Amino acid sequence: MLKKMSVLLLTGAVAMTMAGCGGGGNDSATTGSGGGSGDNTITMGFSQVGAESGWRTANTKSVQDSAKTAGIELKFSDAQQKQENQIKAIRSYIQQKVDVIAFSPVVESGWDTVLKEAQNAKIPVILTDRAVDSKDTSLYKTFLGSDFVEEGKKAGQWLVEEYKDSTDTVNIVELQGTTGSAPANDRKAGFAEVIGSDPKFKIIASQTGDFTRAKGKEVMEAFLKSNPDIDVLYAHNDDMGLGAIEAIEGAGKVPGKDIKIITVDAVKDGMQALADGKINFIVECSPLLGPQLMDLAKKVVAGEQVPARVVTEETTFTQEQAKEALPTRQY
Ligand code: GYE
Repeated sequence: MLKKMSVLLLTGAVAMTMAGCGGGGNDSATTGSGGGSGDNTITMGFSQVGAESGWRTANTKSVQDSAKTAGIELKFSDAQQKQENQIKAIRSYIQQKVDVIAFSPVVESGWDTVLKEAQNAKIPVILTDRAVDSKDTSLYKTFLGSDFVEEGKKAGQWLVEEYKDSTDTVNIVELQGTTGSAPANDRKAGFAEVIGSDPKFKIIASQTGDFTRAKGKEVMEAFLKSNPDIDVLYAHNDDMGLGAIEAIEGAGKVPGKDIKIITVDAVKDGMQALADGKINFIVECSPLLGPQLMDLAKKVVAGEQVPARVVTEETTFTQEQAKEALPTRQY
């Protein structure tokens, strides 16, 4: 589709230049530039992970809204947290000859074959939100998203500071994100690295809660049953933390006090629980990747160089900071 378009554009440009030569001056060039049948629209095929969390809902909205604003035609599909669905969607985008494919890989491994197919079809691929572990980095143009290891470290640093005056053992339970996903792997690793510097910190249980509220609640209930002495919960996202809060209250304990809670994302519901004192600290992970994604897509389709890695800027929130930020929080 785009090849035809560039030919059209080229013809247009020649026509414009000729008009300019004929004495029309700069004016004719500007008038001419918007012309054409409108067939120069970029088509993006986007494969989303699913709708597992508040973060994901905000991310989907950001992508859809920004595509509209950027004038990019978006073909969107929801993989319901299944890699096989994402592979199917990508293959269908290749068949449809979209101009660019963007996707948020549910897990890190197992993408080489389908990415090679896109490369052979000369369709550029942009990774957004989550990374793949492919050795061949020529299989995608860029990766736009957060530094999840850094997020895990920020969570660990808060904990180290919080317990700096204590010599007692700190019993931690961890709710991991989707098994095999980049944010689950990296948030675990960053956190473990920081708390590993002091043997008083002990992770006594660590299990996946699939990034969902329901699973977060279920797994926390099991943790509470088998571990009477939990000091801290580290949840890889707000939703699992919110589910766990229900489990903690159900067990007659006070979240934020009897059990301190650290989460990642900073979506509105999480921020509300933080402001209410039920969560103690949140590491922000921004889902508003849409505008940057559309920008990168335009550049990539135009054959321009883009940086191999674009990292999202993020902060952290204490309970006081959450109260201040809540009224203007976008997601
Ligand atoms: O933290 C979680 C979501 O990949 C950064 O996925 C994203 C994570 C986010 O389900 O809430």
